[in-house]
Amino acid sequence: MAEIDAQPFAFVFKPETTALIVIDMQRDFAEPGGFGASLGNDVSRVTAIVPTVKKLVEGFRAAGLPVIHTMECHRPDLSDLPPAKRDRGNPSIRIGDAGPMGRVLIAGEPGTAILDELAPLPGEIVIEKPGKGAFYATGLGDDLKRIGVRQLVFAGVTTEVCVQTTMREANDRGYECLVAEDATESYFPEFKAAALAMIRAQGAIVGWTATTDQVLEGIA
Ligand code: C5J
Repeated sequence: MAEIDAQPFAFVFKPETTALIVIDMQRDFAEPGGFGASLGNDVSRVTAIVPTVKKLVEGFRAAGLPVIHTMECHRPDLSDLPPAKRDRGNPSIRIGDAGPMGRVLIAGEPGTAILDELAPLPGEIVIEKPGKGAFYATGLGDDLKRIGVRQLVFAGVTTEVCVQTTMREANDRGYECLVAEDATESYFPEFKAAALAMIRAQGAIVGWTATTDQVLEGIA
């Protein structure tokens, strides 16, 4: 067993059953003209964490541990997009509409791609997900069983939406979950702080939090 110095107490894990899951580090959430910006958000908060996420990804790769990537996106015919999701938030451009980076949040479009700096390597698992949680309507659960993962470290965006939703889904499925505090971000700093506090409250009711450096020390 190995250990990460974490909150609210040490995260004990087996390196051979641990993976990093990087949530939705896509151009649509990080660049002007994308989905995040269409909802009126300041996307510079997302681009600011890219070097830290990259450090974490490279640390997992160097340790020989799996890196899994997710992308929030929909089929070109929108058959997996509930009208309630398309209409929500009164964005300036809606999911599926043509924007400056192609059709917003549609699989295969330039804006939907993972940021170049964080591009998956050949052989890494990439989950395309229509929901906020990465288990809903995807093969993530089967993939994790197949590669024998039981503990998940989370990075990516946004903390209180897709990261927290996926972490809660994973927690309910019996995975032990830790979120890297400085490798996740929200458009709203107060929501990020609240999400991290909720996750580790009540004796790690949903999971643990630690800094990227603490995670990297633990897996080295
Ligand atoms: C959002 C996400 N915020 N990846 N998606 O709509 O958190």
